[in-house]
Amino acid sequence: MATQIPKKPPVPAAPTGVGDDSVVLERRTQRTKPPQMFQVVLLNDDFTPMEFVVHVIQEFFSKDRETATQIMLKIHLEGKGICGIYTRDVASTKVDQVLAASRAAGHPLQCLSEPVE
Ligand code: TYC
Repeated sequence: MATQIPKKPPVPAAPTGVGDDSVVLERRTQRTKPPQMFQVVLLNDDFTPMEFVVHVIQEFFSKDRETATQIMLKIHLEGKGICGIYTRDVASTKVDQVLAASRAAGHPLQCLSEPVE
C-alpha cells in the first residue's frame, strides 16, 4: 500500500477584515435620475362658465368637486392655476383632452403644460 503523502493544509484566505461568511454590499451611486415633471395649467378667460371649468378639473384631473371648485376660483382670481403634475406625455395628453373638450363645448378655455422648476 502506497504511503499517503499528507495533504497540505489549505491556504487561509487573505484577511478581509470581516468574517469569512460575511457579505459586503457596496454602495452604488444612483444612475437613473427621475423624469422631468410637467405641470398642467389652466388659464382664466372671461367667457368659459365656471361650472364647465369645475367639470373639466374633476373629469381630467381626478379632483373631487370641492377641490375642483377651489382650483377654479384660484384661476378665476389669480389668472392661472396648476391642475396636476405629470410626466411629459401624460401632461401633454391632459392638455389635448382639455382643449378638445373645451372646443367641442364651444368654450375658449386655454390649457398648457410647462416643466416644473
Ligand atoms: N372667469 C370665468 C368666468 O367668470 C371662469 C373661469 C375660471 C374661466 C377658470 C376659465 O380657467 C378658467 N366665467
